[in-house]
Order: sequence, then structure tokens, then C-alpha cells
Amino acid sequence: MTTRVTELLGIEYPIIQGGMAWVAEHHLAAAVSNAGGFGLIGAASAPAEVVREEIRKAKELTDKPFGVNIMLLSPHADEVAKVVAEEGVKAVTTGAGNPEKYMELWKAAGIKVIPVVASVALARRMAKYGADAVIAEGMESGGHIGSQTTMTLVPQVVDAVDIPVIAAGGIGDGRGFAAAMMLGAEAVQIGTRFVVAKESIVHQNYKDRVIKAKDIDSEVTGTTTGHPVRSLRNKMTREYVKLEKSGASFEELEYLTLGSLRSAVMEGDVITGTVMAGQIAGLIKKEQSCLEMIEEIMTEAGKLLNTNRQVCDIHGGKV
Ligand code: FMN
Repeated sequence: MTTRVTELLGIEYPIIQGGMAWVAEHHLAAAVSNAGGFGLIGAASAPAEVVREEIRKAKELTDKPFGVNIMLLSPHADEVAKVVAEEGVKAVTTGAGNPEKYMELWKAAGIKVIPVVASVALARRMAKYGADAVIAEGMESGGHIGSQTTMTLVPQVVDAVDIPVIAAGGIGDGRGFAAAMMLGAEAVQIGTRFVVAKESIVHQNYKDRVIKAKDIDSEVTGTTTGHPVRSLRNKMTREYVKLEKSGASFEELEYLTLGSLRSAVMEGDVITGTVMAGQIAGLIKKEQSCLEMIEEIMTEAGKLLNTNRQVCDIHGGKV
């Protein structure tokens, strides 16, 4: 399938794997890129040299294009921005801020810049500053979220900017992919489903929790601090919400989640750790390779989009 995003990134399928903190390391990113999608290394708060090492390891596993997700609030953001330019990845996706100050550096290095946005206003601003595309991420997503749903945000962003829009949040299969295309997106970004990929280094307890999750199993913490995060309900989220209701300070709340994503991902602590995952977790039933996931999504979406075209033809383009 060809869209402006497949052309921009030099990939076969318009499927991007979200740059997930702790989860999206070189094995996962390379596996997604080898399967024809676009893999991302999640730099999160990692020091620049760790990110450099991750990029080099991914290059050993794939000769296909891949990128890095940079959390702009990271204390290492400036150095990481330089490292990606030096190592020369295909694209950078950015979250938690405005990447404007790095644009010149990245553009000079031939790197495509794709910010994650949760509003039309931010999408417009990013387009004005020279972004090559934007990822419109709805609040169904796992991890840090905005307040708009994917269904409402994507078409409004599509209408507001001329650059390609990538839909993220709540997409887990070919139906979600096809729906995103109908909303005007030219690619999708998937996080939660790739957490359970065979190539994902995430602890088995975490994968099992995602696979067993029901539709209503995710919870949003941090609404009172202005940094809402979606993860699967457990002892930690229950305590967090209780503390928020009692008016606890930002510091108290921070203390509860310090290192908690790392302990869930690396040590399998799914009780007091943060099991970040989106509302689509209820749809995810098994571990598969990245290739199996991408082929399944594309085959299902292909049939749906083709049927839609046939229906359109029957009705002379008027459905
Ligand atoms: N997005 C970022 O931009 N930076 C991150 O560090 C980040 N960490 C995440 C960690 C986890 C475990 C998950 C599930 C998501 C994370 N995200 C992050 C969001 C994903 O990149 C992606 O946009 C999102 O998962 C898409 O929605 P979905 O979970 O419904 O597929």
C-alpha cells in the first residue's frame, strides 16, 4: 500500500510501531522494520550514549529504515537530539513538547520530523514549524494521553493541516487500520499490540496481563497533575486514584510511580508496577511475531478497503 507516509519513510506498509519507553528497544524496532513497517526506538529518559548504542544495535539487525522517539521533557533531550543527527536515523517522532529548536539540526541531517499531537492547535503549529507529518494520538492509547478520542481528533487534524496524518490510539487490527484510513489518516501508529510481540523484550507477566485484559481494564491516573497516563488497573492505579481523590501532592504521587514502568517491563511487577496499555488491550488475544501481526492487519484491512471501493463502484461513487 502506498501513501505519502510510506513514501516519506521508505516503507512497505503504513504501520508505525510506537516509540514506547522501556518497551521499544532495538529488537522490537528492527523486527517491525524488517516486517515492512516502521520501527521506533523509544529514547524516553535514557542518556544519549544509551540511545546511540540502541541505534547501532538496531542497524546490526536491519538494513530497513527505522527511527527514534524523543521525549522532549527528558533531561537528556539536547544530547539525544544530537546523537540521532550523528547516527542518521530515518525519522524522529517527538512527544511532550515542541521540537522547533531541533528542526534545523535534524533537517540538515536529512531526518524526517514527526511530532505526536493531541490537538488541532498543536498539529497546526507543528506543520508551521516544518514537521513532515504528525501523529494524531487519541486518549484510547496506552501511556501519556490527551483528552480527545482518535475518532474525533484524526479527521479534525486531517482537515487542519496539509502534511500527512498518522492515526494512533485504539488501533489493533485491520478494522481499526481501515477505519483510520477512512478518517483520512495515511498511516497508523500502534503501541499496545506490539507490546506482546514475540520480539518484544517485555516480561511475560506484562504480556499475559495485556492478553488477559478486558475492554474496561484500563485506568487513567494523573488527571489531577495534568499528566494523565493510561495503564491497566492494579494495586498501583487503585492507590494512585485514592491518593488523587484525597488531594495528595504531586511529589507523593510521583513517588508512587517512580521506576514503576521499568519494574513492570523488566521485572514483571504487574501489581505495583505501571502496566501501560491502551483500551484496545481487550482485543489482543495472543503473542505473535511482528511479521504475523503486520501481515494479518494488512490482509484484513485490504479486504475491507477493497469491499468499500466495490460498494462505491456499485453506487457510482455515491454511498
Ligand atoms: N509514546 C511516546 O511518544 N513516547 C513514549 O515513551 C511512549 N511510551 C509508551 C509506553 C507504553 C508501554 C505504551 C503502551 C505506549 C507508549 N507511548 C509512548 C504511546 C505509543 O507510542 C503509541 O502512540 C500508543 O501506544 C498508540 O495507542 P495504542 O496503545 O492504543 O496502540
